[in-house]
This record gives sequence, structure tokens and C-alpha cells, in this order.
Amino acid sequence: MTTRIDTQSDTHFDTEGRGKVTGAGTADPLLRAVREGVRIYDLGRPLTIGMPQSPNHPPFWHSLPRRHGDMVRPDGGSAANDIIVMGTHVGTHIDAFAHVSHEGRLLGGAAADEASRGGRFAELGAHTIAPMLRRGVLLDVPAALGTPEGCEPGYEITPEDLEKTVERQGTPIAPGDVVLVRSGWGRHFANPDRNVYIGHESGVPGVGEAGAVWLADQRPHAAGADTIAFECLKPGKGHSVLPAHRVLLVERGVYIIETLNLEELAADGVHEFTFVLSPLPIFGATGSPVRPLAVV
Ligand code: UVW
Repeated sequence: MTTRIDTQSDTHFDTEGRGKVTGAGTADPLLRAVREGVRIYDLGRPLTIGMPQSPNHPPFWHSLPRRHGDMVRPDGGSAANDIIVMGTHVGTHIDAFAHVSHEGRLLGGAAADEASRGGRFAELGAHTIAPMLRRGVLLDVPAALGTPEGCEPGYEITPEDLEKTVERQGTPIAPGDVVLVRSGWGRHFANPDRNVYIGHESGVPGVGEAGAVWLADQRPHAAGADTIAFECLKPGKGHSVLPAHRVLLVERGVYIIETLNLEELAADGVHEFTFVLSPLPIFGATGSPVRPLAVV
């Protein structure tokens, strides 16, 4: 979904939605951009029961225990309230550094079992991920490889592919950027057979170990993809081997964002944008659901 915010005029409503406040032009570049009109790309997937998700994580569940009319106030008002249950790595989400360890060690060398004593990760949990307002770069790999239908299932995106994509687009990666790698697999998200997107049998295209090292060498703040696990998943192997997670989360300190919707950015040829993401500050959690935005 994209939204056009047209704020050409200096007119807006006050905080209570009453009346109009008319401001003069502003020197703030961000506010000026908003006022002149920006396009927002919603990079998050809708959260629905039965959506594709990794079997490694508790499924998304949503119910409505209190319906309108269950409790009616004397003034006739009534409220419906719902409840959700989900793993923090379900739907579009960001992995905190606490998510993955290698040989018992987390990023920076802390022992994973000690770091999670008490059932929470005080040091590397989701609450430590600062909100992001950064330069974003979309690497449209299928466009660079000349495979408009998307990369083949199980295809490993190599450093050469990533370099070729950067060159074709003319978007070098700078330290601190958020780099989103499009494989084209995102088109399967809405397939009624959720196993297609998960790709256990077919495999899923993605960045392999060498590609992850190449990405980390560009010193981005975060790396994301349009797939369920960011990684290249080989046919029949499921989610058992995840070397890019080790490289990025454990060895190099680069956050991973998964299950992104990158199709609209790609369709519009948008390769560079302002990336906005605010994780839920769930104390000590291994990840957080997010709804990232690309603003141009
Ligand atoms: C997978 O589904 C494997 O993703 P995550 O890294 O969030 O566990």
C-alpha cells in the first residue's frame, strides 16, 4: 500500500482535530519535505491468521473475547476488545542481536545462557534497537540479473550479484545505511498455499554466507529481504542452516529485517529512500514485529 501525503498548504488541524492552524514556511528540511508532499511505501505485511510464517516460531492468533454488546455502559456505549498471540519473529519483523548465538556466544562474546538468565536479554534485546531514520537502499537483484520473474527457488545471491546490482542502479552503499535485498520471492506471500512462500520443498532465494560478508563489509546498520528468513534456503533443508544470521547478527552487528514487501518499491524503480522503522520496545525480547516505511 502506498499513501500520498499532500501537505502543499501550511494548513493543518490542531491536536484535538479542531479548527485550523496556519503556519509559515519552515526551515526544518524534514518538515518542509513533508509539507511539499512525500510518497510513503508501506514495507510491512498484514498480520492475519494463517499467513505464511516460519515453523520455528509460535503462530499468529487473533481473537475478539469482548464483543460490542457484551458490556453496555449506562450511556449506551460499548467497546470491543481483542487479543493477539504471536511469536516476535512472525510477519514483518526485526531480529534483535539476542536472537542468534554461535557456539554459545552472542554478539560481543557474551555467553548466551548467562545473557538470558531470568528469561530476558537485558543487553541485546529488542528494547535496545533504536528507532531508525536512515538512508535506505533497495538492491533489486532480479532486475540486475535480468530475471524479472524473480530469482529461482534456492538461488544463492552472491557478492558479485550484489555488486552488479549496486552498479546497475548507481546506488553505492554507505556506512549506516539500511540495505534491502529484493529476490522477487515476495510475490509468493499472498499464495493461498502458505508453504510456497516458506519454500521448504522448493527452497527460497536469498543471500548466502559470502553475500552476508560482502554486505557486512559495507557497514550497513541493518539488512532486510522480501523472504521469510533473509537467507538462501536450499530445497528440502528448511530453516536448518542459517549462515547469514551468524555473520550479520553474531559476528558483525547488523540487524536483520524479514518478510518485507519490496514489490511496490521495485515496480516504481525506487532504489534510494528514507527508511523509517520503530521496533516495539519489548524488554529482553529476541525480536519485534515492525511496519517499516520507505519515504521518497
Ligand atoms: C526465520 O524465520 C528463520 O527468521 P528468524 O531469523 O526471525 O528466526
